[in-house]
Amino acid sequence: MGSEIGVTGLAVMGQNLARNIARHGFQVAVHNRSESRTKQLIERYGDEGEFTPATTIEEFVAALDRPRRVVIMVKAGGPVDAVIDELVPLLDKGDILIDGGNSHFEDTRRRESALAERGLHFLGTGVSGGEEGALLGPSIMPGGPDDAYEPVAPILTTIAAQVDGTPCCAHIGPDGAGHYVKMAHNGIEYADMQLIAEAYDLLRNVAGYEPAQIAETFHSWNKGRLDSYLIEITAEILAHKDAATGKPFVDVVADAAEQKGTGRWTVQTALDLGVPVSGIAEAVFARAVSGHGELRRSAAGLPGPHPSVLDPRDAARFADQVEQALYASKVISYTQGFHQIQAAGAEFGWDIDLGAVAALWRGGCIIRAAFLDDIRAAYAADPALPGLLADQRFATGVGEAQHAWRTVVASAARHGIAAPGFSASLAYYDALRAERLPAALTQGQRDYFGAHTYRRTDREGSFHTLWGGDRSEVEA
Ligand code: NBP
Repeated sequence: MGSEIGVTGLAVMGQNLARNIARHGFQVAVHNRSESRTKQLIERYGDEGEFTPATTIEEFVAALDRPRRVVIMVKAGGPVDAVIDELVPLLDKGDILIDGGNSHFEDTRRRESALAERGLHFLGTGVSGGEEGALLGPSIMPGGPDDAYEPVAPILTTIAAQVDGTPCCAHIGPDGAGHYVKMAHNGIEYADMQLIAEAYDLLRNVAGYEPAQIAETFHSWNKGRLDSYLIEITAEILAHKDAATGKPFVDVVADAAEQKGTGRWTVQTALDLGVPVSGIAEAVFARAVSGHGELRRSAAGLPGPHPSVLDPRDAARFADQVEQALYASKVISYTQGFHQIQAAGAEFGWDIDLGAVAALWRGGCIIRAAFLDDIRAAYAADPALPGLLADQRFATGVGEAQHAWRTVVASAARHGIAAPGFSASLAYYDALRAERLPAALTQGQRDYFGAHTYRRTDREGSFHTLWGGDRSEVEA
């Protein structure tokens, strides 16, 4: 008997995923381009389950039962194509390739269709949860044909995180759907992280709290509606002291955030779809701003308000308002992220179950949060929900938070603290609920300089005003 599944690419993610598979009693063949990683895995963890180490890709493929199930866990981009090119001549019709990396969904669509022509199945599979998730149970988002998912479903659903007895793994849809949803997950993750960072900044520089006190504040928020992995780890990070200096850890880390690209992809593809993901975009831009050291230094002397912090009683009230602003802004980020997935589903013909997406993000992944249960329930009640704010629970929660949210955004401006995530989310909320938007004036301008025409509120049709002539209106 051979191995039921193989993993090639044994860096952080592949190694932990292979261990997770083996720990659940599946026989797993393991391979890596550089043999040292394979050896290390077997030396350190070989007793955790039934591994078959392979030195060459040929040995690796020969070790697998048919249909062969191969997880590719290498760096996204060219390396995935390189591994596919090596594997394809060794595979037979019906074999299944599972790309578990953060591949761009367009690459996944291309690979899926090219491999399908050769009778091979390809599952573009988002895996979230980092090192720990890969080992203990990630959130898994497979995309591809049904008949490719079915033979791997028993393994994937077993190794995934489990919440309330439900695996955090569900077939998302065809071709690029899984990687698209993983990308949107990462976009939402960027927004979540940015909003938390803004909350920290405001508590520190408006409320005047020290990191340890902010850690306590986050810790208490984690017992309420903001209960989530990211709030939990934020409390731990803020409580941590640097061993070398004794200072709060957050004060010794360089304030330039890096990124690997999935947040940027989310925004780029949202622009293509015309979906407003302003909260996610601001999060990506905030990281970009932080990294422009020279530009920041050149602006360091520009005037701002006189620094001041609130007195302790007002500070406590402000902290509560920040919690409300964080909740409301978070709802907006998810509203935008789910809108993007819904629009992509319509564009690419994916028919994605948004409630199922929310359910599989409840465990294993970086954005896991109690709040995802409410999103799951909202889409279960109405799968065609136009947006989260159309759900009564979210409408009420955000509505009740709106005064505090406005106070926080106004305080940020008054104190000269950048809060682009909170501000953009509030602007989105106000734009959605506005009875009339100034877009009417924009249409007028477009018609004036470009004869782009406009529609009227009182009758059907397209119209143009003769701006350069007698300013009469003509039907276009
Ligand atoms: P990396 O993204 O750092 O990739 C390293 C792996 O790719 C090594 O096994 C390396 O082999 C292999 N590789 C490269 Br580079 N070029 C190759 C080639 N031409 N042919 C064959 N193998 C090649 O690993 P990772 O951090 O484990 O991430 C794997 C995937 O999972 C990525 O797509 C990543 O974005 C995604 N992901 C990562 C995380 C995380 O927390 N790290 C979370 C979620 C998703 P070598 O050992 O011979 O150099």
